[in-house]
Amino acid sequence: VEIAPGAVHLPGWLDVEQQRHLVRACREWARGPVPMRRTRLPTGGVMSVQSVHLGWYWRPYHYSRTADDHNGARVPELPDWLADLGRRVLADAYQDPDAAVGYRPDVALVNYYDHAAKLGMHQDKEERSPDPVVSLSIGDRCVFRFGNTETRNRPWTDVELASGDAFVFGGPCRFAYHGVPKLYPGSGPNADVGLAEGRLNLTLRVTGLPG
Ligand code: MD3
Ligand code: FE
Repeated sequence: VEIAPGAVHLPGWLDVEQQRHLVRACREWARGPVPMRRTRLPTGGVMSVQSVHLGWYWRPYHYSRTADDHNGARVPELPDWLADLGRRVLADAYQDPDAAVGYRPDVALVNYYDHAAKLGMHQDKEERSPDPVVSLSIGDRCVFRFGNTETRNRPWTDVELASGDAFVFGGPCRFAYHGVPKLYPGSGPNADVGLAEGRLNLTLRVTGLPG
């Protein structure tokens, strides 16, 4: 389902077994070497979303290999099986196996939303590559707000993201504003997928950074 040029929603792309596998993996990554935590913002605040990163460590305006604003540890490698999963999503979204061949994501950002967490409207501009972002959602449903490239304000389109949904953001929408204004607590198949509460979102990206 194409929401906007380059933005493709694949509802229910992950089966329950794949979702369980991802939840187990996220639980392991959340233990460390850089524990799942709330990112500190340059303004002095903290994000309500909790995150853990693979491949590169993200903080606002900056990618590094180590958690230089936290415990200094190096983030784990992005596993090949996760990059493969991203390529399969891309091939399905664009209905073109070739679209995925050269796609080499080098970072995964895992976001955990408890019942009160939100993500304000923002652009993802730390990546120097225009390659698509692949997003995977597990757990409670949320409202995903997909805006425009000019301003953080209207016009936008609200889409519900549910457990198992995949989304690809490429082409003209790669640098569009977007956010998660609302979660529906208790709305997902959380017990089935091994998640006590809340929502997990994984995004795969290409940083375009060397080595
Ligand atoms: C559209 N995550 O991690 S995923 C983020 O559900 C982020 O956790 C949200 O926004 C979440 O930065 C939304 C969908 C998403 C991710 C990256 C995008 C949409 C995007 C980058 C460009 C355009
Ligand atoms: Fe984002």
